[in-house]
Amino acid sequence: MMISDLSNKIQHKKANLAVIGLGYVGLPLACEFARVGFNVLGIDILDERVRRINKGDSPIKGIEPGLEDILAETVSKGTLRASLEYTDITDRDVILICVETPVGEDNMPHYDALRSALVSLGKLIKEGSLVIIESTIAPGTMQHLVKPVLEESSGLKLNEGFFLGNCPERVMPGKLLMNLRLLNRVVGGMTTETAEIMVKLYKHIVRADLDPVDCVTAELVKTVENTYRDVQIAFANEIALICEQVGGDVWKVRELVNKSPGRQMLYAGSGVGGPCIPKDPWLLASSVSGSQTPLSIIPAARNINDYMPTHMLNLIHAALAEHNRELAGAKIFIMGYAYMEETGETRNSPSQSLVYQLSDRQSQVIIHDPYVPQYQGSVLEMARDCDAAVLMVKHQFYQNLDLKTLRQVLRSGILVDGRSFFGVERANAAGLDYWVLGIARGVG
Ligand code: SAJ
Repeated sequence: MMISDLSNKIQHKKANLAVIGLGYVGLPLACEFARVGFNVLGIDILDERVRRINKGDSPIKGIEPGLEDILAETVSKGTLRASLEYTDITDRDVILICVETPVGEDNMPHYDALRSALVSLGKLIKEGSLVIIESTIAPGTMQHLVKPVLEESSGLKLNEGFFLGNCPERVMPGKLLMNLRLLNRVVGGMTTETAEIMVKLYKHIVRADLDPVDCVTAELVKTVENTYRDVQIAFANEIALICEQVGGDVWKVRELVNKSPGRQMLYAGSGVGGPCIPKDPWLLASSVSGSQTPLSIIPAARNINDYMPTHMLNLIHAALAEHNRELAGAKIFIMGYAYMEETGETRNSPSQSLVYQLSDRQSQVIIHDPYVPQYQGSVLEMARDCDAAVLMVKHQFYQNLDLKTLRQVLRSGILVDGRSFFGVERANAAGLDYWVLGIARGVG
C-alpha cells in the first residue's frame, strides 16, 4: 500500500488498527481509537486480561474515570476486540506497540517484550503498514533496535515495506483517559511524511499539541521530561537532609524559596516510585553508556531518591533508640504501600524498599494501604501494640485519622511522617513522639 493510501485511510478512519500490549497505556489507547470509529484489534499475552476485555470488563487497577464505559461500549459494538494471537494482524494498517520497557539491576534497558512483539509482528505484518512505538525507549532505540529487528523479521525494508514512528505515551494512573486526550504529544517519524501521517492519526483522539519531530527527538523528550522531574525531586530530598542537620524545616524552606521568582522546588519525601520516574533516567543514561560522556547529575539524583527509604529507616531507628528500643524485635506499622497517593499501583514503591530493609533488620512489619486490597483494614486495629507508625504515602484516607487514639494503641507512641502529612501541631497535641522527614528534631 502506498503511503498516500494509508494517509487517506487514516484520515477517514478506514484504517484497521492493532494495539499490542493492553496495559494502562495500550488499553485506553485501543478504547479511544475504537470509540471514535476505528476498528481496533488488541493483542496481549495474558489470557485473563484478554478474556476480561472481551467481556467489556477493564483489568486496569484503581479508579479510571470513563474507561470501563468506553470499553464496554466498544466491545459490544464490535469496534474493539482482544486476542492472544497475532494471526489477525495481517490485515492491520497501523500497529501501535505499548509493551513494558523495564530497566534491570544493571540499570540498563531490558527490551525483551519489545523485541518479542516486533518479531511476532514482523512475521505477519501487512506490507505498507505503519508501526508506532508508544513505549518509553532510550534515545537511539528506534534506529538501532526497532528498525533492524522489524526489517529482519519481516524481510521488508523501512520506508518501502513498512513505515515507523515513535509517539511516547504520557499517561498517569488515575487520569489515563484525561491525559491521553488533553496532554501534548511529540510525534516522531522515521521520515517527515511518516510523522505527518501520525499526526493525522492522533488528531482523531488528542485535543492538544501534536508536534511532528524525528524519532531521536521523540525518544529524548520523553526520557528527558521524566529525568528532569527525578532530578527536581532529588534536589528537594537533598535539601531535606541538610535541613535536618542544620535545624531547618524543608517544607517551610520550600514554600519560601518558591516565593522567589522562577523557583519551583518540588516536595521532599519518603522516596520516588512508580513505573516511570525511577526507570526513565536510566533509559536516557543508557543511550550514552558506550561513550565517554561523563554523566553525574542523573545517576546522583537516582541514588539520592533511592536512598530516601533508607533515610526513613534511619529516622525510625533513631526514634526507637530514644525509647530504648531496637529495630530488631520492634513492630512497625506502615501507612501507604502504593508508589504515590490515590492509587493502588505499587511498582517500584518506596514502601517496598523500606519494608525489605525493616525485615532485614528483624523488625516485624504491619502494612496498611486503602488502595491495595491485601493491605486494607482498620488502621487503629492494625496499629495496636506497634512500637511506631510510619506515614509513607499521603493518601487522603489518612487525613482524619484520630491521632489521640493512635497514640493510645501504639506501644511507644512514635509517628514517623515521610510526607509532613499530619503536621507538628496535630501530632504533638495528640501526645505523639513525632518525627518528620526534613525537619530537624526540636524544630516546628
Ligand atoms: N514525588 C516526590 N516529590 C514530588 C513529586 C513526586 O517525592 O514533588 C514522588 C511521588 O511520591 C512518587 C514519584 O515521585 O513516588 C513519582 O511521582 P509523580 O508525581 O512524578 O507521578 P508519576 O510517576 O505518575 O509521573 C507521571 C509522569 N508522567 C508520565 O510519565 C506521562 C511525569 O512525567 C509527570 O510529571 C507526573 O506524572 C505528573 O506530573 O503528575
